[in-house]
Amino acid sequence: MHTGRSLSSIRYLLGLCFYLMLSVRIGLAQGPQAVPSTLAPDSTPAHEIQSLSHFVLLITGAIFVVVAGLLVYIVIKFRAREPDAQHEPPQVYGSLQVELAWTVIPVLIVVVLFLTTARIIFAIQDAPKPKSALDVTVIGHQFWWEFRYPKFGIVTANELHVPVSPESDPKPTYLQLLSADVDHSFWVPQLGGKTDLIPNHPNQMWIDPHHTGLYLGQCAQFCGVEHAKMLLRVYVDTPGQFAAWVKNQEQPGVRDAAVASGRHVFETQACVNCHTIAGTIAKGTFGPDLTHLMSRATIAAGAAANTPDNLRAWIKDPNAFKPGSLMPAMQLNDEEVNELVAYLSTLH
Ligand code: HEC
Ligand SMILES: [Cu+2]
Repeated sequence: MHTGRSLSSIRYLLGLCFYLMLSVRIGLAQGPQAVPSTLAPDSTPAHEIQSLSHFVLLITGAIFVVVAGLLVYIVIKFRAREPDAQHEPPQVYGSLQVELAWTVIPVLIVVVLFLTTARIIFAIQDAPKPKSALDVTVIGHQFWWEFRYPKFGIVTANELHVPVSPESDPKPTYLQLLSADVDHSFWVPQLGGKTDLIPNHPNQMWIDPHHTGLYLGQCAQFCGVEHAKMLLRVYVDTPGQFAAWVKNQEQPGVRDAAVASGRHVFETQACVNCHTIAGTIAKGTFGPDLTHLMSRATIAAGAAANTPDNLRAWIKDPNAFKPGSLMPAMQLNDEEVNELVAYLSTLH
């Protein structure tokens, strides 16, 4: 009777697990989520990782249910009872069968988990690269991301644009991961697993987002004081949107005579040592490329929205937003900052 009851509670627990997993599946809509989510994969590598994690959860969940079930059963069945409270239970010293069983079964389970994990790792790493693939070089900096598109000669920062890659017409993006300083880690959970950016050790990963929209992620390897404000934004565009974005990024910086005084401030300050604006004397590479600053929705690696007020506050004192950021406060007066912001605001 006891066994019957514990069996039905095991069945109940298993049912609950499946129900939870199913509701997670159904509850999350397809496409990009408002928060970085590992529960809503939308790219082949992320899907494979999720199916692996379900498999691991199933096995470890079954182990938990068996162990917890037996424990509860034994605690109840062999609880102290009045008549034989003083009676010592039979003592067992060494049993070959029992010891073999609890050695061999866990070893087999670990081997199975190891082999399935290795299979998924190799399936993702060795996936053949189609001709339609786009190459992007990602360079991690303290505390921002640089994106280079070698085929187009584009350099941008913090907001990665890639084409959508529907299963019917795959256009995956292959990322070459480098670092300018310390270890960083590229992690957009809906699109793929974490991959580290290690100085002098190029890593690769690929993503093939199935829906358009904005996918969020962040640096997943502690890289210094502002690591937490090193966010990632991946815009998955339709082919038309992507072509238009590329075309715009290929243009040199806008030269608007109305903001010549702001450009003059920029070109005569140390800004040019750290930033590039194509078509000007600014050729620095220590900080983000500003040629198309206005095509980005955020500044400082997602730390703030790209608004004139935030730009003003940022240039006056980057530490106000991002204490520890590697851009110095430039000690400019209000008029110079206003002129600079007016100029930067034309860089579409
Ligand atoms: C010593 C190098 C250095 C100098 C000088 C410098 N910057 Fe920066 N700048 C940086 C770095 C590094 C970042 C990225 C900071 C981060 O996100 O953590 C940055 C970020 C920015 C951003 C945000 C860009 C983005 O897309 O997130 C703007 C705008 C900017 N700088 C403007 C200026 C202006 C204007 C000047 C001159 C008044 C200037 N910077 C001087 C290094 C510099
Ligand atoms: Cu980082």
